[in-house]
Amino acid sequence: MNDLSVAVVGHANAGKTSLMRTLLRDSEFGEVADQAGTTRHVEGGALLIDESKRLALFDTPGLEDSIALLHILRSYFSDQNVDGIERLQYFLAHLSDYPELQQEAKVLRALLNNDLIFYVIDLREPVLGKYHDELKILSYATKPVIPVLNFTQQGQDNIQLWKEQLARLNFHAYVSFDNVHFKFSDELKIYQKMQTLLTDKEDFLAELITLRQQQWTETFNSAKQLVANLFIEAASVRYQADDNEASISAQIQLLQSSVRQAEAHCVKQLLQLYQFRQADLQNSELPVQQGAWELDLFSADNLQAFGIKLGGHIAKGAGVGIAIDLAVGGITLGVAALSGGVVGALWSVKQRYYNEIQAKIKGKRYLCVDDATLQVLWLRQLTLLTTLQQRGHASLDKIALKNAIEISADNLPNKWNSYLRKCRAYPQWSALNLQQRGVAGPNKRDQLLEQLMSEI
Ligand SMILES: Nc1nc2c(ncn2[C@@H]2O[C@H](COP(=O)(O)OP(=O)(O)OP(=O)(O)O)[C@@H](O)[C@H]2O)c(=O)[nH]1
Ligand SMILES: [Mg+2]
Repeated sequence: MNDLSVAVVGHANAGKTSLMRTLLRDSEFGEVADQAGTTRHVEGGALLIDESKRLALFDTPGLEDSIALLHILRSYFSDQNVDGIERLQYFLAHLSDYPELQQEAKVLRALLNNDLIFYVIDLREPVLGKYHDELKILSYATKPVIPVLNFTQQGQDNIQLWKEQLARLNFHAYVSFDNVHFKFSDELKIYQKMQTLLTDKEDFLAELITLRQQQWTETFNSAKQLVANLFIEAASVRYQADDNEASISAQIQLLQSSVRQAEAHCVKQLLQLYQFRQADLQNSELPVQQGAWELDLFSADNLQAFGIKLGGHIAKGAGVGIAIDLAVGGITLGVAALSGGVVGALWSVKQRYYNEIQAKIKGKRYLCVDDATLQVLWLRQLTLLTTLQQRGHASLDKIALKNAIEISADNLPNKWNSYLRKCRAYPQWSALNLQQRGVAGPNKRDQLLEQLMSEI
């Protein structure tokens, strides 16, 4: 195994374990709590590049008494010119003299055993002497150190002071990284910074960067596909009811629950893609606005919208009635319909809308998901996706689906109505449809799927 190994060190409660969780995309790594001394042992995780290469990361307990430790390290070999590594080794060899510094000793071993050090800084803290001493101790190990400025959101005011202090101790490279408000570009900056400090490992890290970018893009693409697909499923679904209250309300219930289930499934998959747990989500059911939308397939508007191309004079007013009657069984035939072209058009109507026409004859009603619900559905997924992309795996609060969105037409694709119309014309596109025969149109479905993905 060609490993590159990093020790994650820092003051107690600075966010070391949180950094591990976020980089490893593992919300269950170690233990995170808002108190000092949470991590008691060194624990490792790895980012695999391929079967023979990985970046190993080691979490360590927090440094608590660096002032005493530095004092001890300095007290050795006072009259000799001895370097830092020897001081650290001497301390570890005489550890039994310092039972109160067991945690610190684990950190010192990690400094000596790894190729590089992330020194995690809680930016909310003022620059105190103890941090100065921690950095001094780190410098004894003579390993490249990348200070990781953490809590960037709340600690803005202290950034400048910290940078100055780091520079005075000769640490000029640093990265900013918030474990809760995650930015993928910041993660890449960590690896890029490592490249500048570890010339021998430049190619190794270039591979890691490429891989992480690829994974990020692939994850995003898969997520877009899930969302676009959910839209098609929900917008195409069409339930059929008999023309009475009881049947209609029973079908509305079924329709609602199938759409809710489809949404829950999509949410679950999105969480999995971004490696979050179902437990990270605050449960909230899809609010269904009006229950269902009734498809008036036979309004002149809809017939045109759904792609029925009739001659101009037929498409207007009574002409449509004639068209339907003819398609159904040729009962009425107006003077206008006598030309050959019109008969051809009516034949295609009959072929394409066979199911609908049969339903019309039998007095059936069609129920679809209403526009407002579809908008909520779409925007909820988009909000969730954005949330997942900006969420660190150290976040302890829950992801809220509800109230996370302001429904505004601005956030919808410009061609929303056209996408909706297309879906409603093709009930066979929806796997939620139990009642429609699956026929034709998969290519068009794929085209629409791609169009929708490009809207995200
Ligand atoms: N808002 C915010 N909270 C963070 C960040 N990093 C860590 N935390 C929180 O800070 C607290 C301490 O985080 P840990 O990761 O346990 O810190 P640690 O350095 O491993 O602590 P010890 O193991 O005790 O030394 C937890 O409540 C985290 O949720 C961050 O970047 N932003
Ligand atoms: Mg910890």
